[in-house]
Amino acid sequence: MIVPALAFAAFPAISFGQTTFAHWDLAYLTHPNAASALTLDCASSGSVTMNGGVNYSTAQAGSEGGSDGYNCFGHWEDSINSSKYVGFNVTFGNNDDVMLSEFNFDVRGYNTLSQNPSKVGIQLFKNGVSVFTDNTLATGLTTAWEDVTASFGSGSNFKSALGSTDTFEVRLYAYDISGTPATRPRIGLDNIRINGHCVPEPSGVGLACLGLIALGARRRR
Ligand SMILES: [Ca+2]
Repeated sequence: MIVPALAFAAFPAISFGQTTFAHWDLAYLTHPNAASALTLDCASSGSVTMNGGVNYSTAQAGSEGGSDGYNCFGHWEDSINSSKYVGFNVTFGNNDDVMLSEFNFDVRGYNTLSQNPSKVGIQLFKNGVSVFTDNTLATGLTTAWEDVTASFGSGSNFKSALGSTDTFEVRLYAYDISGTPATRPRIGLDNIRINGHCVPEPSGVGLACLGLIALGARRRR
């Protein structure tokens, strides 16, 4: 156990870049919770949940076609209804030491803007407890894609420590519908990402250092 401690002490200035813990690349006519839509890094599992009557669109008509494509999510209301959301869940196991930093996604309005939501907000839950809210992440949606990021703060609310299993859920709400709502007010979503920093296990750093030493030894020969 001494080697990893020395390894950290010898390289105190190492900073680890941002990791995408979960990336949902949604696809036309594919359920958002399909395994093919999700890529994980540092996290042990992830899932999409739809609550309060919100569902994804399989309709041929409308704006969600194209190559690869994305999903539309519908059945929104004029005001935020806290039980009506799309939830993006990611779980970190006992061996993951991570800090969430941001939630990033692509969003667009549906093709009939006047009868569909114009605003999007999110709420982050850690193990079922709300720790972050931003109700006006996107306002004035158009049919053009918008790349939206919510930056979290710092502190234990956004951390999953070694020895702790934690599930984070980002609940996304769409709302603010002008005029008579369409039958199924909807928005388009794609490339949903939960990002942050992942600290490698001490043993992993030790092995990496041994690898560098071995590489150096080879080069000296
Ligand atoms: Ca896609």
